[in-house]
Amino acid sequence: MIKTVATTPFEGQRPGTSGLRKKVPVFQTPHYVENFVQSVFDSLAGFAGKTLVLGGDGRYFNRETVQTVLKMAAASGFGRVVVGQGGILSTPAASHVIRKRGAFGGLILSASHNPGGPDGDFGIKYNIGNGGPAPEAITEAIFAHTRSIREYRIAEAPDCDLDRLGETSLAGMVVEVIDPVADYQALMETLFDFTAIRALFAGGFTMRFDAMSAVTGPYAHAILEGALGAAPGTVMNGTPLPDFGGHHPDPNLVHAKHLYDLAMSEAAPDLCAASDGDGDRNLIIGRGQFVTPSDSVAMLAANAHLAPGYAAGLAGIARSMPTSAAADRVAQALGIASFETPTGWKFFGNLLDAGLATICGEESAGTGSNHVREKDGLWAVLLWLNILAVRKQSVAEIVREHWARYGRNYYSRHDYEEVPADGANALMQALRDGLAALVGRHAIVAADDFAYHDPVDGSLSEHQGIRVLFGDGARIVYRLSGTGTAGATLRVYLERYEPDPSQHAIDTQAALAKLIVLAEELAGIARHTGRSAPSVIT
Ligand code: G16
Repeated sequence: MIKTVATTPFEGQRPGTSGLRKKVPVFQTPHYVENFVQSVFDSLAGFAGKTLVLGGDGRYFNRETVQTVLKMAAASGFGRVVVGQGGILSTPAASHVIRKRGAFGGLILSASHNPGGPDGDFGIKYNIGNGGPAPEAITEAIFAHTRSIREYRIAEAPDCDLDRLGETSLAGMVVEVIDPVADYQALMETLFDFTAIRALFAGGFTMRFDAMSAVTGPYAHAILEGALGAAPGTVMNGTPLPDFGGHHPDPNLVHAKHLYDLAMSEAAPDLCAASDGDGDRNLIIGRGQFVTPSDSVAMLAANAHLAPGYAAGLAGIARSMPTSAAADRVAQALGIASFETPTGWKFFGNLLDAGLATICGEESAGTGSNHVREKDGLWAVLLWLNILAVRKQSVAEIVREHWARYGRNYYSRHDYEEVPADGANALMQALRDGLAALVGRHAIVAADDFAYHDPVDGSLSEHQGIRVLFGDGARIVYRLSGTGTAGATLRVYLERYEPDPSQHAIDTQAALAKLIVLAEELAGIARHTGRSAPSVIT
């Protein structure tokens, strides 16, 4: 029944910012998935007879990989695998199911906001029993196993029926197919005032939510149009497709430009929102008012007490280092702690588990709280809706009042995607080598290579991005992305603080113009990458 298959290691199976992400044809190489999954199991101990949660964002190769993982989990001794119907589970829903079931851990099949389809991207991520992405100690152990693997074990059994709810047996292991939405929806109902949001919609509030033909479609249909009574048609692109309809499921101003254009038009609804491939990112645009992800974290934190789940207040707010300091100002005003972590949701896990932080967020369109251990796109949309329902103001009014009270952190990220890796690495190294010499020039007061000491487990994570800090609170941050699958992606993060409300209506790129010029001058971006302009500006 259980077959042992001889194999040899593959190069490059090191999990990145969020799991292993590669092109689909790479994952389709014989033994590639099996090697990685076996390496995950070999890095873990004590799961015999326990539960594994399994699901993905429905992208191309999802179903095949679910079948492979099921057979390998059975061969490795798991007692039960809880899998979303059709192999579907959004990332935050998977995190919740892991926690609710007290599962040993989970495997999430997704390359998040990266494109899907036969030539697109695929990914596998292991989450631990707290529901969050595996910390670096585990991902490094997985990587070590991928380099020495000699064999894997797999049950010889027919494929499971992923579409029929209920339990079946696979080589002695229980396979339980669950409704991917039900548990998640029930959790949302405990956090938010659904009655108030229902009344908001009943009163004529209009909204468009773009699920981008990705995983949030079924969740958004059930919660927004179903439980909350939003008008039919509120949810766009609500059917998950293996290639996301040929679109790039990244809810940013480039790939969701149609939503931005709608929000800025005469016909704008009160709220436009979107989520990404696996449902953990969010985009928020009010009528005529885009909310940057960094601002959204700050505004959600400042108003979270208006939702029942957060009425008791927040323990602390955590943001990733490149995320703007807007959230820090809210924490200061609330008299609670703020934390600055490296990029990667996994770094929030310890803070949330230890009760040090309640709300976390990132500039990369991720916001979440202690309700799960992943960022959560629909959660952010629902918290905005709850706030709008209570404050009875528009998004634009809430944004303007927030800036008037706390000041505005002008913020933008310039991405240079898929540049030659050698040039990108040389750029980062040159910056690193020149850090000390930067201080004192151009009003730079500090420059470093960010390192994080986890206050809970004491672990140290180094080389998490170059920070150039100016006396007036402005910053330039340089980092290489850890989620790309081709070449390197240079991210340049720009931020300037403006306390004066009479200066809060400047175009963001204009407000940051001097920093943009300086970012090129300090790093020699064109020289190192061959690019004279970013490919994406958010
Ligand atoms: C992942 C991580 C996030 C991170 C983002 C971008 O998000 O979970 O913490 O901010 O990647 O990372 P990078 O700048 O290294 O590309 P997702 O939505 O892709 O899972």
